[in-house]
Order: sequence, then C-alpha cells, then structure tokens
Amino acid sequence: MVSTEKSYEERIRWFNEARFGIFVHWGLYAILGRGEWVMFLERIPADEYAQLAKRFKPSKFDANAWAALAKEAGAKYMVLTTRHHDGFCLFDSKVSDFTSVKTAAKRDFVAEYVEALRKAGLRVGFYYSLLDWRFPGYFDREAYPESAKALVEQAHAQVRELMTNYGKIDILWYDGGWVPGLQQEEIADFWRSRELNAMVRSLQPDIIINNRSGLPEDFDTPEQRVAASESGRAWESCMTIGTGAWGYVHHESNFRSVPQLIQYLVTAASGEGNFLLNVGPKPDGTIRREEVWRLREIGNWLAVNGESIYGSERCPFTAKSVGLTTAKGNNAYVHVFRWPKQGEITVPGIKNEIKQATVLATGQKAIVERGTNARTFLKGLPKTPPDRYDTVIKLELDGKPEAC
Ligand code: FHN
Repeated sequence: MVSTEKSYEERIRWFNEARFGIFVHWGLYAILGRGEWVMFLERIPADEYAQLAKRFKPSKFDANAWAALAKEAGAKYMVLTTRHHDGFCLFDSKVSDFTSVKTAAKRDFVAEYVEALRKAGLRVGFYYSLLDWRFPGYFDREAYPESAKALVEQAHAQVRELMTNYGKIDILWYDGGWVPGLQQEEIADFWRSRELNAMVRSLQPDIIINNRSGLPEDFDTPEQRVAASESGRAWESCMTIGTGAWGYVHHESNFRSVPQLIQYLVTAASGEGNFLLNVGPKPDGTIRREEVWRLREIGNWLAVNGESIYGSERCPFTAKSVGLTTAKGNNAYVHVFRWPKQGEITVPGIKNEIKQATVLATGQKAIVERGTNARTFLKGLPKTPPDRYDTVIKLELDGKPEAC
C-alpha cells in the first residue's frame, strides 16, 4: 500500500524555498492603538473590552491590498492572527459569539484573507492563540476547573473549524501555549496537543505546524531575534517593524530601518531559516505607511537579489569582515553590508575554483584573484557600493561550495 502521507521533507520544501513571509497582527486591540496586549496590561475587564466589537467596522479592510503588498515585498506567504489572546475571532465560529461575523463588522475576515492570498499565489498561514484571557480557568485552573476545561475545548473546536472551513491551509502557527504554573513539558498535556495536531494533520495532510503547542512539530520560531536551528530542522524568525508591539501602536516612534530588516532576512537565509516580518494594520484595516514603505524597499531589493535568498542553503565559508554568505547549488553569494573603501573584497577559505563573480545589482564581473592563506580577492569593483542596503556578489563555482 503506497502511503499518501507526505514526508517532512516534502511538506517543508516550499517553506524552505519561500524564506520570507508577512505576519499580520490585527484585531479589536487596533482600535485602542496600544498594542495587542492592552487588555491584559491595562487590566481591562473582559466585558468592557468586548464593547470594542461594536466599534470594529473596518471600512477600508481589503485583503487583496494586503496580498498585493506582500507580493510587492517579495514575500511568499502570510500568517494572520485568526484569534489572539483577547479571544476575538476574525472568523466564523459555532463555539463563540465573540467573532467578527456575529458583531458589528458582520464579515468573515479570515475567509476574505484566504481568498485574496490564493488569488495572489501566496501560501496561507493561520496564527491561533491557544490561550484566551476571557477564561478565568486559564489563570487559576484549581479555582475554575470547568473554565479551564472549556478553554481547551474551545481551542480544539476552533482549530477544527479553521482546518475545515477554509480549504487548504499551509501553516498553522500556534501561539499562547504557555499556562501559569505549568512547566514547558506539561503544556502539551494540558492542551491535549497530540490529539489536537493529529486532528489537524488528518484534515490538512500537507500542513506545517510550528513549535508552540508544547510539541516540536515542524519548525522552530525564534522571536525578535535570528537564531538558527540545527541543520535539517526548519525554523523561522518572527519580528516586528515597529519596536513597541505586534498590534497597531498609534504613536510608534521607533521603527527598524530597511538595512536592519534586510540584514535580518539575510542572516536568517544564511542559516537556512525564514524571516516572518510583522505588520499591525490600523483599525480601518489599512497598513501604516512606515510599514508599507519598508516592505516595498525590501521587495525592490529582493527583485534584484532574490536568488541569494529564496531556497538558500548554508555556505561553508564566510565573509564576516564585510557581511554574510548564502549558497544555492553550485553558487555562493557574498552579501556585502559594509562596502570596503577600495572596492576590493576578501573572502577567506574558498576551496572551489570560481568560474565567475557577478554583482547582481549591476551585472558587473569582478576580477577574481587568489592570494596566500586560501584568500580570494574580488577586485575591479566601484569604490561606492552598487546597492545601498546589501550588494550581492554571485560566485559561480566548479561544484557545491566547499571551505578550506
Ligand atoms: O504574546 C504573543 C505576542 O502578542 C505576539 O503574538 C508574539 C508573536 O510571535 N507571540 C507572543 C509573544 O511571544
């Protein structure tokens, strides 16, 4: 009997090719403009917070515009908060009245999101928070055992709805698995995660699941930092553009720069990892210009240099005096963040013969010279960097990259 079940390598292949996705944190909290944790941090009573649903009528929400921006950014997938810790669902649910379908908006934003992404050729990711601050049993399981039980039942029922009602889903991005008073190794038992994820995989055989339901599943998720997992294990660094929160912050004064964001993307790609860059749309559903501009700049850079990122592999030699390296097949890519004043770049430790070296931004061929101590010199380049963010030099080698 031939198994129809796909191997891990088959399921994860598109993800490793994609390398770059867009995270979207959007919900009632955008109305207050103080981030997605505002209900908890300001101790807003659940019934008072729930009144926000009466005001949540995003007149300018356009999932096609979100998808178009992700394409402009060079991203290959998106992950949307279908429900965050506040309990408000952007999808229709039979087990909750606290949803965008049953309140003022009267729209299934998840359905519109899925349709738009598919039309745009983007892979579809669902973020789902297991915890829900509205349940007293989350905070005190002993005092409210029935509430704690109902919380877990809600998670199972809503994940089943998300895996059943919206067609093929590519990523299930759990969050909020931590439980007060439980150790990491107890989390999976509390949420019944083995049973939950078996159900997910039975409904969505090709899906990939992150490591935040208390089980490792398919990929690791370092947050606000880039930290590679061991070779062969997929991973994805998630990060915000503004530094205040994941959800919309009205007066955000500290945005990461385009050079910083591109260097994070390249760092992830150099470790065979993905970069999931977050936007926090405004209450009306539009994305703030500071985030739009940065995504478009990244997209412009990827349009020229994307072959050094998409499907990237670890490169055995480095160029740390000027930047980083990535590899793919018989090619290596030198990412020059810090352009040397003479326009001459030294790459130590290349064992291969180099057939040619090309600046991706201009097509210029560099002069390749070999020096002592296994050094390679790339010469004949301009004294000013051809790319303002990261000049990539493609090295076409006589085989897979090797270091010495
Ligand atoms: O508490 C959440 C937070 O609001 C945000 O969703 C991030 C994104 O990965 N995850 C949790 C914090 O680790």
